[in-house]
This record gives sequence, C-alpha cells and structure tokens, in this order.
Amino acid sequence: MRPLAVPAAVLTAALVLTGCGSDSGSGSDSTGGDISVSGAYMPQPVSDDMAAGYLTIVNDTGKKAELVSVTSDIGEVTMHETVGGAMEELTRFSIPAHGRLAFKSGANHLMFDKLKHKPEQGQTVSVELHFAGADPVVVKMPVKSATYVPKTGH
Ligand SMILES: [Cu+2]
Repeated sequence: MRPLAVPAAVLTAALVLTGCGSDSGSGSDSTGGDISVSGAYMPQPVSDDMAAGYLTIVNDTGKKAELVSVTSDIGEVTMHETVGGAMEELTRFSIPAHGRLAFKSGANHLMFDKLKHKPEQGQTVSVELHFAGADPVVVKMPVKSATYVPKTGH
C-alpha cells in the first residue's frame, strides 16, 4: 500500500474547484484550449451567386471537434471535399484533439451558394462555424483577388 496515494475522486474535485475560477487565481490555466481559425480568405468569385472559401481550423482542446455546419449571412454554405477531382458534400468534418483541419484550394473547401450579393475584393464575409458540443466560432473572411494564393507558412 502507498499511504500517500490520493484517491482520483479527490483530485478531480480539487481540479473542478480551482477550474471554477476562484478570485485568487490570476492567470487562467492552460488546460482548456479552444477552437480557432487561421488563414481564412475568399477569392473574389467570378460567378454572381457562387463562391469558395478557405480556412484552417485549429483545435487546441483535448477532445475531437466535429464541424457540423457553416452559416453566413451572405448566402448558403456547404462543406465540400475533393475526391479524385470531384467535389463531394460532407455534413461533418472531424478535427482531432490538438489537431487541425485545412480547407484549401484544390481540396476541402467551403462553398457559398445563392449569394445575396457578389463579394468584392477588400470586403469581409462573416462566417459562423458550428461544432457539435462546442461553441460556434465566428470568422471574418477577407475577400481577396480572384487569383490570390496564400503564402505557405514556414
Ligand atoms: Cu465545392
């Protein structure tokens, strides 16, 4: 027997208590990451009523995130993947814990449909990502030139 061993239930209770934010705690501890988005952009569409959008979702939480829908006030949005050159609509994308999911040209992409107006370069399109069991993430997606290619990082 190890007399110093603390029962797991006691440890959990202590974590829950400190996690609830007593006023003694200064910085928030780093156990709870969140879901964020980087590199969002929309190439200025050639079509009046359809556009594509790209972004990278970063899941800093300790559990898998499930992207279940995307909405925008500019029109309807669907999530597509590209398989063998053909687009396929998906209703769910998984992002592993501490992982990321890229929507990029020639691969996964967001498809905007039935646009209320044609997005022009320099404008911003508001997009909301909805996750199962996590808060939605609002993205301000800048509209770039039709031929814009993002810099590859690093
Ligand atoms: Cu598509």
